[in-house]
Amino acid sequence: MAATDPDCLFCKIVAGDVPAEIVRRGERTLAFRDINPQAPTHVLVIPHEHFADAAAAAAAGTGLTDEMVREAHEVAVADGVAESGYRVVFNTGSGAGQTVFHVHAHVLGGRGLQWPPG
Ligand code: D5M
Repeated sequence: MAATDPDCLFCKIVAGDVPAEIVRRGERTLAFRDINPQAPTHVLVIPHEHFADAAAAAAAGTGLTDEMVREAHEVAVADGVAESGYRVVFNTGSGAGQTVFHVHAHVLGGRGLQWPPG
């Protein structure tokens, strides 16, 4: 049985207990629009299963982070931003801006993206 955390906001979105604008449902993942978009396309791809961050999800060794990146690409294709370029970001740790400790890939596109990021 997949791990969940009853206090986790994104586990509640997976369970349908908190509403979200869902754009894709995968076997092990869910993609929904960020509530505070930083670009015309700003979608979060999360696993159903609770892991605190990308490193923890990758350490499980089940290919979940690969699947999240594949799903991120499908989101970019569906939003029409794959050809112009898009960014996939895993904020990891509060010092890097992570505020929700359920691993999520930010998919950003639809505008010019600066490097280095802020
Ligand atoms: O990113 C966490 C992201 O989660 C942040 O960009 C806002 C977003 N967020 C927070 N609550 C919601 C809900 N309810 N729906 C959609 N998006 C949400 P981080 O990398 O942890 O800073």
